[in-house]
Amino acid sequence: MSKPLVIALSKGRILKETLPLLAAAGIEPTESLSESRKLLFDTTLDDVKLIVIRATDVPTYVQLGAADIGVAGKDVLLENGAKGLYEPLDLNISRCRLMTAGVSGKAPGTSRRRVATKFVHIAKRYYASMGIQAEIIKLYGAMELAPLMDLADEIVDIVDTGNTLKANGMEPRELIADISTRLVVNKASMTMQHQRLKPLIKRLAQAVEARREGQEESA
Ligand code: PRT
Ligand code: MG
Repeated sequence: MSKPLVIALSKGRILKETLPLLAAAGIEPTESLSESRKLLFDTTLDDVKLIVIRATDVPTYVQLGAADIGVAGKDVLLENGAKGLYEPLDLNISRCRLMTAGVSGKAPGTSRRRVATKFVHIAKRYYASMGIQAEIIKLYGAMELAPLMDLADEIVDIVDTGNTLKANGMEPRELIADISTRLVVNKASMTMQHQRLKPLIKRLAQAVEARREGQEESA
């Protein structure tokens, strides 16, 4: 048998929304992902395997060809640079916004801005494009705390409902990008495995469309 196709999934909140789309496209893990400590899973299709990894590692696996396909947030792809990847499909799940935010009612000063974020590349590009001098401070989590503790004047973070910002006395400021989860494909795989990938991407696109129609009906 030929080498199996490997799909790299982001663990965490994206995973829960990805699995129903994969199932609708005919790909289901043969055992429960959440109840297992395994990281590599067989599926109902003999020639498709799943790996479940940190979201930030997904572009790396796909770029280097250790996975043929990946599922990752656009935020992760923008931060990574996503060189050597095709992005053929917007899965339209885990939608959110990448924004700047600061302490409510406290306008940013005119001097060099201190910005705390885990998205350092995105933040550097954004402030440079706006012509704002910024000192980027890398954090790994709880960005909302940084302005409260006067570690930073502003943060760059993901906003969905805005409740997390509000609960910490902060408000959203500028929109950097609308974010959703994307399907990415290794460039060599897209050429070499085209016969297998094309129908799979098509079934996923149909699953995305069916989900969208279902949401419109229930709205
Ligand atoms: O845990 P780990 O460090 O591995 O990664 P992670 O925490 O980034 O992963 P996870 O499971 O949270 O999933 C992150 C991915 O989901 C992101 O890459 C986005 O593409 C997508 N996503 C969608 C979100 C949100 N919505 C979201 N609301 N990721 C994070 N949040 C967090 C945000 O960081 C903030 O703390 O939720 C908070 C804001 O939510 P609201 O509703 O209070 O505004
Ligand atoms: Mg998390």
